[in-house]
Amino acid sequence: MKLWAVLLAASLAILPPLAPGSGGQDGQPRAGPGAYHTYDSMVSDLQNLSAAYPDIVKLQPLCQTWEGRIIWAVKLSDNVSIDEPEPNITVLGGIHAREFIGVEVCLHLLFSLVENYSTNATVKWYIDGAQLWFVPMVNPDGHAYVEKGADWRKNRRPNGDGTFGVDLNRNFGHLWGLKASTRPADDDYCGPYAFSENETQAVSRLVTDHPPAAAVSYHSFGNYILYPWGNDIDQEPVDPRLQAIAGNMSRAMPEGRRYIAMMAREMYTATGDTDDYFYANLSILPFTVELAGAYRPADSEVPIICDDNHPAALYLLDYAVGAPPPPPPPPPRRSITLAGPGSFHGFPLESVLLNFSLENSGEADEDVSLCVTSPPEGWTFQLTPERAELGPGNATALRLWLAVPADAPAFQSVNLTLNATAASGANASASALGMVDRLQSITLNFGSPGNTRPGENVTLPIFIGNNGNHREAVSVTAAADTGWRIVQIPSPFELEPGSSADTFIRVQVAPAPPLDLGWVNITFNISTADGGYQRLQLYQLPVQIERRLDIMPASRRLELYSGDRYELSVELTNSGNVRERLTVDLTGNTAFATADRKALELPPHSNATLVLALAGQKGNWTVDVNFISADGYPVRQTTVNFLIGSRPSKPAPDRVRVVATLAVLLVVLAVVWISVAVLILRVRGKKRSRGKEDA
Ligand code: 0X9
Ligand code: ZN
Repeated sequence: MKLWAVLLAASLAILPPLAPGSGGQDGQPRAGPGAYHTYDSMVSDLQNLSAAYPDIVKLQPLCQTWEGRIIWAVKLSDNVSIDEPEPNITVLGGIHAREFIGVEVCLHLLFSLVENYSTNATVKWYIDGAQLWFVPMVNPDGHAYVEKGADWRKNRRPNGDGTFGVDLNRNFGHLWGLKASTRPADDDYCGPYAFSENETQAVSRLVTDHPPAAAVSYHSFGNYILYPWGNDIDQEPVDPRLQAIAGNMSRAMPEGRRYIAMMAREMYTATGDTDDYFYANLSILPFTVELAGAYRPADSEVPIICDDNHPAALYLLDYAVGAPPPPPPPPPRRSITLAGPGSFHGFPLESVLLNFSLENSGEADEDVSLCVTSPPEGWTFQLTPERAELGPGNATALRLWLAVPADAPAFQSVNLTLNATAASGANASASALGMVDRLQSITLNFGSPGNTRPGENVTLPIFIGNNGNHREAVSVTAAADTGWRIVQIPSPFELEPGSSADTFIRVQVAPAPPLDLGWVNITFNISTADGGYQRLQLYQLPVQIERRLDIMPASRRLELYSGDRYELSVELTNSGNVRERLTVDLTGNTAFATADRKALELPPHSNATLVLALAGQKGNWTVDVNFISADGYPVRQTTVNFLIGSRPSKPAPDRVRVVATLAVLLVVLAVVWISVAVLILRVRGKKRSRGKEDA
C-alpha cells in the first residue's frame, strides 16, 4: 500500500458538517467556532475585500465547476486592473477538498498583505512590484461537499460509472497517469486524460497567462515543504534553487515549529501534480506545503498555523519579487538639550545670573536660536549668546542676566522659560522658577529741630520711609545723651512699601546742657516687628543754646571809711538767647553788704543792675556776690570783692626834711672830720721825714 493511501485510510473518519457562513467575516482565520470558511463565506469575504481595496484587489472568475461554482482568483497588485510587466507569483489553496487549512492559510496571506499595504513598506514593495495571484479554493465543489460532512479529496466530476471525482493533483499534464490511479473510484484517480478538469485547466491557464516566478500550493498535512520532483522518472539532479528556497522558507518559520524541506518524492512518488507540471513545463519554481498535522486542525490552531507560515510565504515573495531596497538610512537624529538652574531668587535692583547649558545631543550640526519666553512684566534680561552653532555632542554655557525691578514685591513668584529652537526643528526648553527676596530697609530722616531751651522740650521732625518691598511693622526707639530725655516717640506703625510717615519725637533738653558741645547725640534704633531688620542711627541734635552773661565790674577794690555808706552798681548783661534766672547770694563778711534784691531775671539780650549797699567798720573785708543760675547752668564764676579799709592818717612833710637835713649834716660833718684827719696825718708824716733827714 502506498504511503498516501495509508494516510488517507487513517483519516477516513467522517468530519462534522460546517455551519454555512463560517469563517471570519473579514477573512481572517479564527480560533473557535467558524474558524474555517465555507465556499460561500469565502466568496463573500473576497467580494468585501475587493470592494474595500479596489485599487489593489481584483476578483477574477477562472471557470465554473461541475456543480456550477465559480473558481475565484484574486489579483493583488498596484494598478490591479492592468497587466503589468512585473514578476508574478501564484498562491493556491484547497486543491484537495478536505484540506481546509490550506484555504485559510492562503486567505490569511492575502488579507494580511492587503491590510498592511499602506503601512508596511515591505508589503507595499511586494504589492507594487509584483502581481500576486491567489486561488484560495481550487476545488470548491469538493470543499462544499466536505462542508456538508463528507470526507472527500477529489472534485465532483461524475465519472459515469456511479463514482465521482478526479484527484486534481493527479490531473496536471506532466507524466500524466504514470504514477496515479486510473480507476475512477480511487482517491488518486488521475481523470480520463490530462487537464480533463475545468479546475486544472483554470490553474494551467492562469499560470500560462501570468507565468509566475514561483508558486506555492497549500495542502495538509505533514509539516513539509516539498519541491520537485514528486516523481521518480525525472532524474535531473536536485535544483539547488528549489532546495535553497525551501530551506529558507523553513528557516523563516518559528523555531521549533519549522517544516521539513525536502524533495516531494521523498514523501512518496506521484505524477500529475501541480509542482512537477509547473517546474517541467513552465520553469516555475513551485512548492507544496503540507500544513499541520491534520487535514483540518482544531479551530484554535488555525491562527497559529497561519502565523507560522506567513514568514515562509513572505520569503518566497521576497525571492520572486526581489528584496525591498534597504530603507534609506534614517536622517541623523536631531536633538538639543537645555539645562537650567531650576530656581533663583534676588532682591529688587539686583542682577541675578542664571546659568543655562545648551547641548547638542543629536547627531548633526545644529544652529540654535535662543529666546526667553514669559519674561515677567517689567523685568529685563540679557542673554548671551542668543545663538549658538553646535556640533554633535558639543555644549555651550548660556548666561542670562535678569534684573529684578526696583518695585518687585517681596515673595513675587516669577516663572521664566528659555526656549532653544534649532534650524533643523529640534527644540528644547528649560524653566526656572524665581522668587523675589524680601528687602527690609527703613530710612530715617530728620527735619529742623525747634529751639532748644534747657529743661524744655525740643521737637524733632522725623520721616520714616519703607524702602523695602514688603509691608513692615516699624518700631523706633531713641536714647539721648545723659541729662537729655526722650519724652515722646511714635508708637510702632505699619508702612507699605514705598511709603513714608512724617512724625516727630520730643526731647527734653538737659537742665544744664554743656555749652561747648554744639550737639547732643540721639541714637535711634529702627527695627521691624518680625525682628528681621534692625539698625542703629545716630542723630546729632544741634544745641542752639547761647548763654553769655557779663557782670561788671568783675571785681572791685574800694577804700571806704568807717561809717561811710557806699552804693556799688553791678551791671549784668545777658547777651545770650536764654532767659537767665539768677539768685543773688552774698558770702564773706556779709554783715557789711546788702543787695537790693535776692533774684534777677534777665530776658535774652537785656541788662540788669544789682545795687550793693556797703557800709562797715574799719578793717579789711571781703564780700563775694555770687550769681547762681536757676537751672544749674554754671554761670562763669563771678565774684565782686570789696575791701573796706580804715581811713589813712596824713604823713608829716617837715620830719622828712629834718631827717634829710640831719642826714646831710651828718654827711658834711663826716666829710669834714675825714678831711681834717687826713691833713693831720699828712703833717705828722712830713715832720717825721724831716727829722730823719735831720737825723
Ligand atoms: O498527494 C498529493 O497530492 C500531495 N499530498 S496530499 O496528502 N496533500 O495529498 C503531495 C503532492 C506532492 N507530490 C508528490 N509527493 N509526488
Ligand atoms: Zn493535498
